[in-house]
Amino acid sequence: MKIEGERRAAEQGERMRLGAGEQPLGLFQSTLTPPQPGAPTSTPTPTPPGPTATPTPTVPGPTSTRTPTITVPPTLTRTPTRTATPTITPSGTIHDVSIGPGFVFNPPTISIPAGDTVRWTWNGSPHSTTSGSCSGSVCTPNGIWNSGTHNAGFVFIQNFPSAGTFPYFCQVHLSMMQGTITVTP
Ligand SMILES: [Cu+2]
Repeated sequence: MKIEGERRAAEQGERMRLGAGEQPLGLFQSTLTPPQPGAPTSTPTPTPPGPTATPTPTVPGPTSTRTPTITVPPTLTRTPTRTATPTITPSGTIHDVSIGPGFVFNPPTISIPAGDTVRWTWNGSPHSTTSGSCSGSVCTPNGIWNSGTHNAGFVFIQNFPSAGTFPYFCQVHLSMMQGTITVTP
């Protein structure tokens, strides 16, 4: 019993050690308050998933209810202003040459004064009067004139303002059909 007595004495001694007027410093009390059972534990509020972005469907635009405002222009009634006039106006005296019948220029050779005009008239088909010369069976146009190939009834005129000798041929029949215009000053 000695130990028990000492312990008790020690406890009492401790108390006894406080002198009169002395206040105990106070009970050391743990201020750590243990979490009491049942206390609301801070439960992390789960962040609710944000509102899922529901894509707004692109609404097709209003169908165009536009009435066409295009007024059809009146059809242009075109008055032909151009008459098929020959590019070369005859001057001086007109000298006629017949193309055909057959494969001939008739007359094949004529002589005219400078400034006069030759008028070919188609009396056969198809033929042309084309300036140029033939060497053997090869004919070469020289570009002074070319009526193009035409049929009976066509007329072509060519003015000759300057003196010279102007051979020509038919571009269809070549050396078979040749002629010469001699222009005198
Ligand atoms: Cu011919």
